[in-house]
Amino acid sequence: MMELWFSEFHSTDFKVDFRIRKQLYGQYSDYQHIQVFDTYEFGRMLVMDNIVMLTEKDEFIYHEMITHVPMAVHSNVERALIIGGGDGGTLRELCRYDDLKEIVMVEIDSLVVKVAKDYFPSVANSFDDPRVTLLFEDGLRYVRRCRDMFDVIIVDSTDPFGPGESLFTKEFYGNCSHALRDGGILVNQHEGTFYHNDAVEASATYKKTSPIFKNTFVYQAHIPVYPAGHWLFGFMSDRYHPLDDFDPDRWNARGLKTDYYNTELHRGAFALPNYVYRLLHEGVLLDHYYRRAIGGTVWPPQNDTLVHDGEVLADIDFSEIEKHG
Ligand code: AG3
Repeated sequence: MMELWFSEFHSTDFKVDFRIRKQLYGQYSDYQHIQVFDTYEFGRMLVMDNIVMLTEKDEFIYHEMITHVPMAVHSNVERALIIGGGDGGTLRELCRYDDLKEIVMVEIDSLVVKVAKDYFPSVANSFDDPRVTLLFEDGLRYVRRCRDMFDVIIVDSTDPFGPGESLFTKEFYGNCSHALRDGGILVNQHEGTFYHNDAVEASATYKKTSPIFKNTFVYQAHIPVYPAGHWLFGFMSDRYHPLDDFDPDRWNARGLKTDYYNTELHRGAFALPNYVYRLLHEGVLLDHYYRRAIGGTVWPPQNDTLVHDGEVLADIDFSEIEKHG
């Protein structure tokens, strides 16, 4: 019998394959191509524009880490905003906090919410919570008109291509900082660091956010279906430090049962591998010291200047990199 596989390219020269039992859904919305597959290994899988957004088997890792880290640091969250997150996973985790009074969710694509409700009932299970206001709108336009409104903002976006692109701009982060109440926390999905294109985006995102907030940190999680199984989240706040202001006893006293997040792991997640640290602080990509031959030429070229959106991220000094080994 013919086998069915779905491939996602993690770089031009590397892909992962999921063996598929069946395609359950496929439709173009006004914004993107949305597909749902029933996979053998990961259960149901949501794919947008050929990029895996979530699977039933590992979505808990992403949604717990994007939600519980800021919620465990802020001492009194009353109002929260989710930008994106149409599948409902982040909303599900936020709704577990009884003291939250109001949650606004701004998702550009109503079809994502519909598909999530139809195919991922264990993820999209909190849209009926009375504290939730769901708006179908562009997140950038929404935050432009918000002032001092939210204690926590979570940006649960796609990659910075297509509909998610505006959620990776300086203008958006600046507007989020105004939309936060005094001392609020902004968390975003911050891309990966291993493959070239993801790493350039992660580096650019850090470079854009760090001048805006007093504290800008990055933390990591092991997410099997995302490129290299390793993904970053950004933590930004003018008041809160993710570790110094973190009170594990307070969070543990809530008695929330989680499958990935715990207060020990919270501390560990902010300890970054050296190559990730170098990427964020010096703009040096792993590809810069693992130079390889592509099509007969060495890539990337010597004296590489890392440019993103016309802005120089780093002028690489290869003699220094060689020294690091
Ligand atoms: N948001 C997408 C994370 C980026 C995945 N990127 C990739 N596979 N190249 C996830 C939405 C879950 N609520």
